[in-house]
Amino acid sequence: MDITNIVTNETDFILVNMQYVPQVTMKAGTWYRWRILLASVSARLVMAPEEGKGCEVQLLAKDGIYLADAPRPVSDIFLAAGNRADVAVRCSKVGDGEVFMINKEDEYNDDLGFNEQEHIMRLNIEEQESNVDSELTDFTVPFPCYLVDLEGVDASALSDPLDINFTFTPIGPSINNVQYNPEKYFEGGKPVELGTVRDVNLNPSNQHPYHQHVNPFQIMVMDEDTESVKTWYQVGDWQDVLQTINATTAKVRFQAATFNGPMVMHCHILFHEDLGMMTQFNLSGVPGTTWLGAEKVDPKCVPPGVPAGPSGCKYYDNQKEMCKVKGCKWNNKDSTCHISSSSCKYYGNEEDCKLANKCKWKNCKSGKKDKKSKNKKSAKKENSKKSAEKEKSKKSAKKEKSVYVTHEGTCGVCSARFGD
Ligand SMILES: [Cu+2]
Repeated sequence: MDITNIVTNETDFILVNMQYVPQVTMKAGTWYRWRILLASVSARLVMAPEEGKGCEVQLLAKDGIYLADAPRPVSDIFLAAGNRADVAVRCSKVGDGEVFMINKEDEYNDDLGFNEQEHIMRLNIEEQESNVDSELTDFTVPFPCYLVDLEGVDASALSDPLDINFTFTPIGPSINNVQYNPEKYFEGGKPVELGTVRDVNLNPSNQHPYHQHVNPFQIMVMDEDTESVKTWYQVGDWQDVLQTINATTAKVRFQAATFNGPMVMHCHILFHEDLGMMTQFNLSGVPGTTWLGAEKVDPKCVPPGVPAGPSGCKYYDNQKEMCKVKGCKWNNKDSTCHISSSSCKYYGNEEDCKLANKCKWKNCKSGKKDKKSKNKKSAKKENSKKSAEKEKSKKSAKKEKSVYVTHEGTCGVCSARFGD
C-alpha cells in the first residue's frame, strides 16, 4: 500500500490501515484476499468498487466463519461496527486502471455511516501480460460441531426463545427497558442451559447492531427488501454482529455450547452499550457440555479438541461406530481407528504423512507406489521440490492483503477491542 499525504478538512472520516484514501496497487486478473475489520465504535460502512470499472468481489467468510457454500459473488460489502469480512477481489484493467472503492451509504440512506466521505481507497490496476487467475471454485470447509447448520432443528428441540428489544428509557439506553447491571443476569437469571439451541428474536432496528459474545449465531430470519442486502445477509450465515438495513423481522439462533457463566450481549454502538444497552445471559451447566444433536445434523462435524482433517481419526480409538461415521478405518484387533488409505493422499509430503496415524508414504502418494522413488533420499528430494512448487503456485494464485478500516481513533485501540 502506497503512503499518501492527502490533507482533509473532514472531521468524520475513515482510515484504511491508518491512511486516508490510500492507493493500493493490484495486478490485473489476479485474485486478492482482503481481510477486513471495521474498527468503528458506532458508524457502519457500505462499500463497493466503482461500477463498470472491471472489478468483482466474492464473499468468503463473515466474522471469521466461512460461508457454508463459498465463494458468493456480492455487489456491496456491508459492515456494522466491529464486523469482519473476508472477500476475494479481482480487477481487470479498464481505461487508466484507476478504480475507487466508494462509500455507498447514500444508497441505503440511513445516516448511520460516514456520510461525508465519497472514496475509501483507490485501486491502481496494473496491466499484466500473463498469469490471469482462473475463476474461484466452490468450496466448503469442515465445520466444528458448535457451528453445524441449525436451520432444520425441529421446533420441539428448541428451548425458550430469548426476546431482545433495544430501548431508550427515560434513564437511558437499555435492553427490554432494563439497564445493564453487572450483578444481574437477563430476565432475572433464567438459565440458558449448555447443550441447548436458542432462538433470539430481535426487534429489528437498524440503529442498534446486535452483538453476542462466546457463541456466534446463525441468521434464521431477516426480511430485507433490497437484492444487494439479501445477497450479503442470507439465512444460514454465521455472524457475531448483526445490523439490519430495512428488515422488519429478524431472528438468530445459536448453540449454548461448552462454556458456562455470564454470556454478554449488547448493542455494538459503544455509546449505547456504555450507557446501559447491554445484558448477560446466564449460561448454566457442566462446562464442556455441547448440543447432542450436532452430530446428527452433520456426522462429519469436528468435535472440540479434535484436529480437523484425516489426522483426527485417531481420536476415535475405541469408538467403532464414530470411527466409521467419520470415514476412517477401524481395526478390530486392537480397537484403534486409523486414517483410510484413500484419505492418506491428503498429505502431500512425507513428513506429514508419517505423522498421520498409520499412513504409509506410498498411500500418501495416491496409493501408487512410485518406482522411481525407491531410493528414499531421492524421494524426499523430489517431494520437497514438489511441495516448494506447490507453495509457490499457491502464493502466486492468491496474494493476501490485510485491510483494517478504522474510524476516529487509533487502530491499536480499535483492534484491542475486536470482538468486544
Ligand atoms: Cu444501540
